[in-house]
Amino acid sequence: MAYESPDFFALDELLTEEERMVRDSVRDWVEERVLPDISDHYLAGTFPMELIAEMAELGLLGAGIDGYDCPGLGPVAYGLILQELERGDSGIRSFVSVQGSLVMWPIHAFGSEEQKQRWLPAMHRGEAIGCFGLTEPDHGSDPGGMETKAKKTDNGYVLNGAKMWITNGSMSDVALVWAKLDGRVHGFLVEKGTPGFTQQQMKHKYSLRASDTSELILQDVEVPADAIFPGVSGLKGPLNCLTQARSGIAWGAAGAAMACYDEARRYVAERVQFGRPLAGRQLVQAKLAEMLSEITKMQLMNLRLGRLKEAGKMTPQQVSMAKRNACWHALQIARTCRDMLGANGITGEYQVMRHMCNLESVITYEGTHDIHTLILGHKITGVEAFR
Ligand code: TGC
Ligand code: FAD
Repeated sequence: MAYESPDFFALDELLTEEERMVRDSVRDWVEERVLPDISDHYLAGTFPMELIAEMAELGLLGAGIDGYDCPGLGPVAYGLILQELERGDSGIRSFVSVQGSLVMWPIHAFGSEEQKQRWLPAMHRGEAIGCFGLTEPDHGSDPGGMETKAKKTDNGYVLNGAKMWITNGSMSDVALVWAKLDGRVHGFLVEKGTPGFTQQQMKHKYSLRASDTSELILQDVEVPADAIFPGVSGLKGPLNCLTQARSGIAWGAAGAAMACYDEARRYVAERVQFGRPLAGRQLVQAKLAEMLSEITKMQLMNLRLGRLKEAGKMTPQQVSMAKRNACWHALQIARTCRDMLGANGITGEYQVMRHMCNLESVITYEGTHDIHTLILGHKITGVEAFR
């Protein structure tokens, strides 16, 4: 039985022809190029580097950026790309999210013309890879407390500090490092090989194994005066980038949930216990009904979020709700599907356990479940409960 993408509310009809075409081409590519090898990469703890050029060829890197050789796709088409990529693996979607939403987007929004010319076309072609360094060993949910510092010198700036859990970190040609200059947060582009700059992969992960997660260490790193973003200062710089990326994660998590649901649906149709297929059991049907309902709600929320973004009306709090909801339910769905596959569910022959483990990271990064709860709580009550 081939993959049947759940679309219970016929949302396909609400997509444009271009959006459907983009989605279908990524779906086919994931089927042919990601799914056959991803389990081996996951077990080996390697990112499939061989896919970068193919993703670039498909136009997936910085697909939402307008100009600088990028295609300028709308938010729904971009979201559908991420949905399909995460149906393959969260690590593949993470790679594309970081490259497009967390590095290319801020260069486009806050960078100088020289920075845009230098990086955007090369990053779109996959010839340069970027990473986003916000989190530090002692400052995750509270990035405003960051200790990485920049100091003005005669020739530029000198950076000191450490960033942790950085996706694409060791493979990156350029790191967007957020650091405090005179107490205020600024973005700096730090190139691979700059003396004092170390990019070190983190090992022993049980989640997002097919993804490069690294530590960035900055010891008296001298960068030129034109390495700083001229267009933004303050925490709103990185938080604006996160609004972009979090909306994509809502789509991605839905894709992982769709993969798990479809695998479990097919499995119970064929798995016979007590003389007939599991699909005919009420308890199994209840699980399928519950999961399909949650997937449909995610899809509806994502599509509406995309249309609001298109119209310039999307708010960060709407993004928080969509990210929080999709990650939470995708994780519950992955756990349920793992159970429905019995012992087979723990093997690399099936996808559910890999998605389940990945989603433990997806629910944590880009703002944990509880941070998004507090963002919504703040919006609802007007009272901030972080501090
Ligand atoms: P707060 O005082 O609320 O805000 C500071 C300034 O930022 C503005 N702002 C936002 N702007 C745009 N989008 C948002 N979502 C924004 N949220 C706040 C705000 O208006 C203010 O502007 P201004 O002009 O007044 O200065 O800041 P706070 O220190 O109280 O923190 C708020 C909080 C906790 C919500 C925030 O720090 C937060 O979101 N924490 C979570 C950290 C996080 O998400 N880290 C993610 C790291 S990157 C990552 O995980 C990548 S994984 C990628 C992958 O592999 O796919
Ligand atoms: P903490 O902030 O220490 O939180 C621990 C727990 O405390 C959580 O449950 C949290 O919800 C809770 N908590 C925190 N504050 C409060 C509060 N005020 N009230 C109640 N509960 C609270 N970061 C980057 O900058 N770039 C990347 O590319 C990147 N990629 C990542 C990839 C992976 C695989 C992972 C796992 C993480 C990545 N991160 C990245 C880091 C990620 O954004 C952080 O892990 C996340 O923001 C949470 O920070 P923390 O891990 O320090 O947890």
